[in-house]
Amino acid sequence: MNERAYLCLGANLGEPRETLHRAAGLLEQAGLTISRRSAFYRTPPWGPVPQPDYVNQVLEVFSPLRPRDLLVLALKVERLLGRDRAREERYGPRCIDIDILLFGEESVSEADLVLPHPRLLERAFALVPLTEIAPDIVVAGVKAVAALERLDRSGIERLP
Ligand code: PH2
Ligand code: MG
Ligand code: MG
Repeated sequence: MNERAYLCLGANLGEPRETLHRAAGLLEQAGLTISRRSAFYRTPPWGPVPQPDYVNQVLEVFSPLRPRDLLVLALKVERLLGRDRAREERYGPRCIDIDILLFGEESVSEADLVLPHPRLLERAFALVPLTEIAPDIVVAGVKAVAALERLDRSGIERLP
């Protein structure tokens, strides 16, 4: 049974929109069905590292893969698109990032995989595209639109 999941794609090096588009294609080739895709958003960098703006997008997918295998796929697609995790800093710039935000109603708590994504409710760059395609979504008991109202969303711009 395919499970509905939400993925946040982000990039701020190279050609972000082109890379996000290619990432979606590679995820489909690997067997995911993309049922909704948000617009691309230009978003100010979140976190301690000064760096260029990001382009972010959220995909709603139906996944035949379990969360662990979906993570393995996300990391593989990142590598195929040129990401080298050995040569980057935490929260620093990157040519592609694919994060699992939600996987059905499931909670996972493992060293390298926590679901729902543990910082989702603090991140307008993920909640803006997520609520565009899933306005009623609830994250850990909190309505995503309500969480977003409390966050600073200045500088987030929907791209044409
Ligand atoms: N990803 C990060 C760090 N900061 N900021 C924005 N706006 N968008 C991101 O995707 C992002 C970030 C590390 O994964
Ligand atoms: Mg990531
Ligand atoms: Mg990330």
